[in-house]
Amino acid sequence: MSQAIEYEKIGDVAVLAANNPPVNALGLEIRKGIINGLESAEVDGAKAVLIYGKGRTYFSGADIREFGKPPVRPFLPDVCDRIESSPLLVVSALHGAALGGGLEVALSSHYRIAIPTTRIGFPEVNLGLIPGAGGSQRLPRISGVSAALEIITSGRHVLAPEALELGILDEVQDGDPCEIGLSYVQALLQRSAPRRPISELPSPAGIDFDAACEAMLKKGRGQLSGAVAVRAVQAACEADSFAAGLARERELFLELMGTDQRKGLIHAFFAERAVAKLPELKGVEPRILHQVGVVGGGTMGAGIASAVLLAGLPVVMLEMSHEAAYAAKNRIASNLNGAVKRGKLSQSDFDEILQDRLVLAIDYGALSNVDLVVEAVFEDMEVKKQVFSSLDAVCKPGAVLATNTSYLDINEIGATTSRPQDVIGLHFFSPAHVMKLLEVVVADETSLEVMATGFALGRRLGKVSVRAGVCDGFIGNRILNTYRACADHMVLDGATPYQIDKALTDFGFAMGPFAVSDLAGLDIGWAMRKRKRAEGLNPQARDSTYADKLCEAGHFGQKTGRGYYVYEPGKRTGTPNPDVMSLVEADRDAQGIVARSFSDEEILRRYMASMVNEAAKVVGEGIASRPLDVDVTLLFGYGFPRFFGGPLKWADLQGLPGILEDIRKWSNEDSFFWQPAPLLEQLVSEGKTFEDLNAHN
Ligand code: T1G
Repeated sequence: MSQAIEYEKIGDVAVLAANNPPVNALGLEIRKGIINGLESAEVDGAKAVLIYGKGRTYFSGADIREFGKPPVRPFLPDVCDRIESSPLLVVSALHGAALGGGLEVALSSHYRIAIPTTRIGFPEVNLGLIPGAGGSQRLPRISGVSAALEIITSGRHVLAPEALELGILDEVQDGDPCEIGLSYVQALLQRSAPRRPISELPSPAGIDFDAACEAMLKKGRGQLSGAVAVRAVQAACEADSFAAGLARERELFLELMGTDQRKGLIHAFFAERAVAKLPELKGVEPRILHQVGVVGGGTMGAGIASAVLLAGLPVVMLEMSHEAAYAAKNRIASNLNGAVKRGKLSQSDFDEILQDRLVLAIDYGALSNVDLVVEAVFEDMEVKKQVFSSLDAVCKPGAVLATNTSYLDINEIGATTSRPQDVIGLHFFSPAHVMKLLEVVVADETSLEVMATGFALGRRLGKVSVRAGVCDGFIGNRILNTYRACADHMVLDGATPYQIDKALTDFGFAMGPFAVSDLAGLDIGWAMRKRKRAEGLNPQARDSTYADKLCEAGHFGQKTGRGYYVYEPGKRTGTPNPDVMSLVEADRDAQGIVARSFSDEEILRRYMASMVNEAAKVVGEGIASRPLDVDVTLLFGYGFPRFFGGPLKWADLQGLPGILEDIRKWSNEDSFFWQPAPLLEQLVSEGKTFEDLNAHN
């Protein structure tokens, strides 16, 4: 069996090569291998030790899969102390992503060299943690408190040139990590370079840590890790010794390790990767994608075209007229301009895209050679059917015919073509070139190859793709409609939109549901309510008119300057609209409702229970493959606070029996809205969790 750390003595240098694909995570065998390697080097009479990673990267951190399990010695802090205290000169040669514990191992070495494409960083805060092996004590000593705080609390990746400037790296040189490492060690030995234990450097000067902690708590909207990281860095400045600082770091680290936020964030990390791994796609080859067509150049169509163009694929944009086609091109240019301003696109690439990679067309024939086409025309079934019959007539055999519809029945759309097996839903979220979520909606006839092609396009566009089944709203919007209705019911019964919004921002959402409606446009909800009423509302379903009255007065939210909130020109946050509550009171009167008060706690329980209950139905009906697919959808498309891991991870952490008990209690007041999801009842009766279902798939 190959060793996790391979040992070889080359001249005076003992080389420790990590061989633990895919990311050289610092699991138990690696940790033991480093210590054994150091002992061998010291026995073998080596003068120096070189540590580097084989494969794609230097150590990319502790093995996250070990978290939550009983820790096994040697612990990483002990490995780092052993490296730093070695009597030999220890050098690390970095490449790929030297992150978390990986960077801590590098900082315990006496010198660090890296190739130019190397990224370093402390992403622990994104896992609900802080560096737990001396990173919060060593980094401030070499790069200063402010730079260290920014790197540790942001979790961002720092590129090699910046890391060199900050003193984190000593050398940046192109080449093979082992080779540049060996030549660097030789150079150090020739000039009798001394060992340089960072722990022996003086404590850095402090800052106002209380203010920094307060600011981090506010910025994290309730996430703890950033604020706790401030306290760990504070220990680097104020503890009596390096050892005391390490002890304080360890104490804070272990406290965070025990939190639900750590469980939620690590669930999110693995779910984001698992969501694209579907058993039915195993061994299924996606079709080749060389050119994409987009039908409809409005906000969504232009956004989708922008995303495809930014991913390096050519696009044929079909509109109904030259004017509409040019208007679409201008929208795309504006989107790409944003990418240039954000430094994501060079000006020359911008020019090349608009001159060569984007082709405008007003005739369907221009789509005859595309490998995949996405329609993003008006959300009307008859219009979609016309588009698909035209596509069916002109697109080459094997072309994937995709619709961006957010709720229409894709089975019905596919049935209008001769090739329903090539029809799929690709539900982008606005702005389509920015939002990461993509719902890949699989109709009854959609072939596995076409589904795999939808996921391949998502990967190419840098999206987080989730498989969804066909229903009204697929996964995200269906669940949104339910918890949004719950909020409306609470307003009718006595709460205010503003109290509900605050309860949800206190919970961790960036915005509450009513502020979100103002942002998206109140006319969207209005159209949906009118559609559902036209389709025939269930007589048991509660309805409300106060929002309609707001729309009838032309108030659609931010885009008209007034909705639930009033927006000063150019401002994105508003103040409560004084006209709203009179509309609510009129609605209550008309329905004979006597308003009652709601506590913030009850608002949150009801709102979250409605979300969990609908999500359980979505999983139970197979619209979502697993609970993790719902979690990823709500995290990446609906602003669910990531430190809870998603609504179903949150439900597991709260305890499913309590949630079901609430739902059963509230079903006495409204048996239609609060129908317990069969899957939720089943899990509770079996004493299981949603996580148990994730593990099974
Ligand atoms: N532990 C275990 N598995 C990991 C892992 C890790 N640290 N990092 C990645 N994987 C798995 C991942 O689940 C996937 O598995 C495969 O490797 C490829 O990953 C004490 C406490 C390094 C930038 O947070 O950011 O150190 O799906 O698809 O896009 O202070 O992985 O193939 O089965 O993401 O090329 C700190 C997390 C840990 C880094 C590469 N380190 N990883 O991205 O590949 S905490 C991190 C990443 C810590 C110490 C603290 C990325 C990457 P599978 P991938 P990628």
